[in-house]
Amino acid sequence: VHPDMESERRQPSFDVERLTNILDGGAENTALRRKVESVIHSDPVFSLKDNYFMSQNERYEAGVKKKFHLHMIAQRLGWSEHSREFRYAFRALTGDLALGLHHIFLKSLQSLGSEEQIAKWAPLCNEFRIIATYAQTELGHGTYLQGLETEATYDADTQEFVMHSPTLTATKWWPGDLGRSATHALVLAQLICSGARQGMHAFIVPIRSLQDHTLLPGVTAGDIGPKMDFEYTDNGFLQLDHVRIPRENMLSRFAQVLPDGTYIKLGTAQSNYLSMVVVRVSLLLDEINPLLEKACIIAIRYSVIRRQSRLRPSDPEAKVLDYQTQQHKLFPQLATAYAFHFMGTSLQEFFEESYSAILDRDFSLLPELHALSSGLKAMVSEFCTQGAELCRRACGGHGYSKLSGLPSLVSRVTASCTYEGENTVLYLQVARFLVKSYLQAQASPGSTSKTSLPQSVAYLTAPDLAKCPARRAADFLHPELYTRAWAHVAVRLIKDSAHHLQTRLQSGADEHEAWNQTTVIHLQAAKAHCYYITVKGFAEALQKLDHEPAIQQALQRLCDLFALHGEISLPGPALPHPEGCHLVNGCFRLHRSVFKFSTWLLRWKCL
Ligand code: FAD
Ligand code: HXD
Repeated sequence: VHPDMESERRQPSFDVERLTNILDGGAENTALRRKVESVIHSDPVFSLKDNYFMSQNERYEAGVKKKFHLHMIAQRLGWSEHSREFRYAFRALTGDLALGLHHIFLKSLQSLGSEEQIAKWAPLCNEFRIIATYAQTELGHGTYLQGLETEATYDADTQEFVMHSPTLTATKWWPGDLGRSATHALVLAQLICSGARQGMHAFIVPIRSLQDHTLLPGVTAGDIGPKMDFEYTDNGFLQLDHVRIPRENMLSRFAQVLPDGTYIKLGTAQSNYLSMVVVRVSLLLDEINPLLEKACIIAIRYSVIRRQSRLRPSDPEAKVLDYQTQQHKLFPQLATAYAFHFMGTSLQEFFEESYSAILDRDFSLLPELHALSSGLKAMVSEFCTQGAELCRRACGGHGYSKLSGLPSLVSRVTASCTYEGENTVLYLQVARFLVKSYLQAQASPGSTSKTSLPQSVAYLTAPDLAKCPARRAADFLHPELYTRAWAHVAVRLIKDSAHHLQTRLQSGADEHEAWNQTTVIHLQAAKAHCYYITVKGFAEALQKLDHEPAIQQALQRLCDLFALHGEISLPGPALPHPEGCHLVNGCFRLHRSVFKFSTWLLRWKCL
């Protein structure tokens, strides 16, 4: 170990192993993770040595090889598909594996398929007797799913669906594993039965022969070509020319087509979007935040061993981490990665609570789960992308070399702002949920409204949020206070956005035009809401660490930094603020950093 690294690690203020156990969810998980990591890192097939010297084709072939090698190891060691071991292996490999969409297919099958369909297809998937993908996006439409053009027309005479791409823009475009690997695609298409259009449904369509892997009749497919990253995945295109599939291949947990063509709806209009909710929650924890975590580790370690310039002319060259500006770049990113870790854990708990009810067709929690998973996916991917790029730049010239690992972390995390729902679009869906909740709270003020509002927006009815109880700058270093401050910011923005919308409506704009004219402020409201949820999640996780006071204290510094560093600009003139309330010198070094109190704090009424 480098002596500078060693000196930084000497005498930590807390037990590092115990913090590791907390992050892993228990000492036994830490032990398991390390065991899995040693299996992965000691295996030459998983070596990253040549990674950045390979062509796109070589990366893809290496990605497939690693995938099957991992599968064989898993079989030998008894790791099941949903096991922790698998998650740890995926993480240790930085996800540099092909056939990721195969698992997204499986998750979609498990959320949209009937029990019989799951029993039929899941084993085929698990044993890789088929390779599957999730084909939703088309050349013409990604966001607007009602605009998808691929058709699934039911033919009652043969009890088959006729899958067809009627236009060039109906070509499926982007699905991972589709270009070269997949034998089956879960195709999202407009269902037409008995002459009526019933909206988007999911169909399992065989596309390549299981004997010789050639494309089946009526199928045109291939690779979409070079991309910013994801070279190990064959993102592809697909056109279907009147391809026939049996009636049983429509996933039917939430809707069925009877043999005579009668359509039976068992869910809501949104039920077929459930698989996206499931995938968003899992990617947030297993794919997106880990990319920022890794970028932080690389950049902070580098800043400890990199010496450049002198703090004083007589001193030896300083570690770049000793420069305040370097801390100002890196520590907020570290705080963000921790914040998302703890928020992710509470999102996972809410997900588990609501998902089984939704599968049993109780949809009462679906709107809230949709809003939370959309907003938090947008926030996590946006912050992780900005944060990873900051980490990259904090490593100077070496950060531009692919060998630092940072360029590929950045280009990979950037994709998460687009896939599984483009971020702006996701935030705007959260905004609709917020406006609806706000109007609901207004319509029934008093004690009952609080209980009927979904729990994540119950704060819309909290009393006296506008009064800031802080008297001194140091008062801001209390989770209760800044959680309240964020609630205030969010409520104020939500209220503003709802009022802007209503003003437009009252002045005669139609509802769609009024919505579009106010979306910039709706976006701000949604962002503030997500920030509040994250701060609250982090602060609540800290409360549970009373038995570990040293760790609790260290993490609270990160929580303080995350909460007080956040920047959301509020509309309207700044309110007067007392001396000293806008800047606090925190002690954090990880203890020396400057808290940047953002504009919103200046505008919070301090008594
Ligand atoms: P658009 O919707 O055209 O977005 C373009 C711009 O328009 C954005 O700025 C957006 O904010 C704006 N915009 C669009 N609609 C609105 C609106 N209503 N209000 C305000 N602004 C709006 N798809 C699959 O089906 N399967 C896959 O496996 C898959 N993998 C992918 C992997 C990667 C690496 C990437 C990058 C994409 C993948 N996709 C996949 C596609 C992805 O899901 C879509 O790209 C995504 O949903 C965005 O849709 P779009 O590309 O049509 O963007
Ligand atoms: C890891 C895969 C298992 C990482 C990225 C996968 C991209 C997912 C895209 C997808 O689920 C569908 C979509 O519509 O964007």
